[in-house]
Amino acid sequence: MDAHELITRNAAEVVTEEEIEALADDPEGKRAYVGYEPSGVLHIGHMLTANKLIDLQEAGFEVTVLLADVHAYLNDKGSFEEIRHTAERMRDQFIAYGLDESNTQFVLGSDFQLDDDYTLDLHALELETTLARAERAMAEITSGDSVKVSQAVYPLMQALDIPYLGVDIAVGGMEQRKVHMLARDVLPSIDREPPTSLHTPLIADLGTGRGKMSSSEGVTISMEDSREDIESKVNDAYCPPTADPEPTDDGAERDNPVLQVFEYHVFPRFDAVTVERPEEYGGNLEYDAYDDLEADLESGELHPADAKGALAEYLDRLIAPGRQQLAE
Ligand code: IYR
Repeated sequence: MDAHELITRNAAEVVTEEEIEALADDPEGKRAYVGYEPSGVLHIGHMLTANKLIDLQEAGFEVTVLLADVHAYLNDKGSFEEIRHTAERMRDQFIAYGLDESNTQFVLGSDFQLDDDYTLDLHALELETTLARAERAMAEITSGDSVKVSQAVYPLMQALDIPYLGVDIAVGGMEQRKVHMLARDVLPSIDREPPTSLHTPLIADLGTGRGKMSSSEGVTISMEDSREDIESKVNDAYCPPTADPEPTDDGAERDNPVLQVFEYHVFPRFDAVTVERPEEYGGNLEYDAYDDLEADLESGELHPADAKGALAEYLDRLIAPGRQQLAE
């Protein structure tokens, strides 16, 4: 796979295509980053952007992981002390998950976001941005009825992180796109380049195929899950024999989360996937590309129950090193 394919595979969106192409032409020494609010434990949402960081590392990029302690604080995630402690645990879990330690730089937000220059630039951005715009940028990151001033500061800081970290690409899930668009608009006002960004797709809730899988609601997979937890969650997952299920009766869009997890989590990390089946049901199936697995599920050659069995097995392999690390 060439650098451009590695960088863009499984991305929902890149902004802009031309900028990504220029980076793919000469990736050595370029830097990409993702920021994460430190939270209890690594879950499948973190793992999706981490997969993209691993792709970028393979393409020759260097990687920064921002453990966004100040952002978590602004988003009401606990005391500063608690958040810092969580950040340290998360770092170890990312390494256990498979980020290449030798070229991953971990940075705490508070290492640079409290400096004088950063603060003054932040105030300059505050002057350039309406409250309504900041609020819109945050709509998919926070929920809550009353918007606090902290939530207006949050996206401006996220925008400012990009030049302060000196990165060439900002990576995030699709829920981060409005913040990155805000960054493209406002950073030039303080003489900074509009940043290039890359967004990973949102995966539907495992249990229902609706909405997006989230750590706070519905069914998700985390590094704390035992093999039995994974098996039971995957077993109960929504998995119709199609990649494109009908909307629900009340009109809500649905996806097939089992296929999505194969596509975005399993195939990027394993060269081939074996679905084990007893001889009487046709014996094992081998896939070296996601599309073939999807086609077999749609044709009926692969039964959802067998697909789920394989998914639980591969998810367990991805999670086991982090689980072990958490137990230490
Ligand atoms: N908004 C992210 C956290 C975050 C991301 C980046 I990229 C930053 O520069 C700072 C914070 C979240 O929702 O987790």
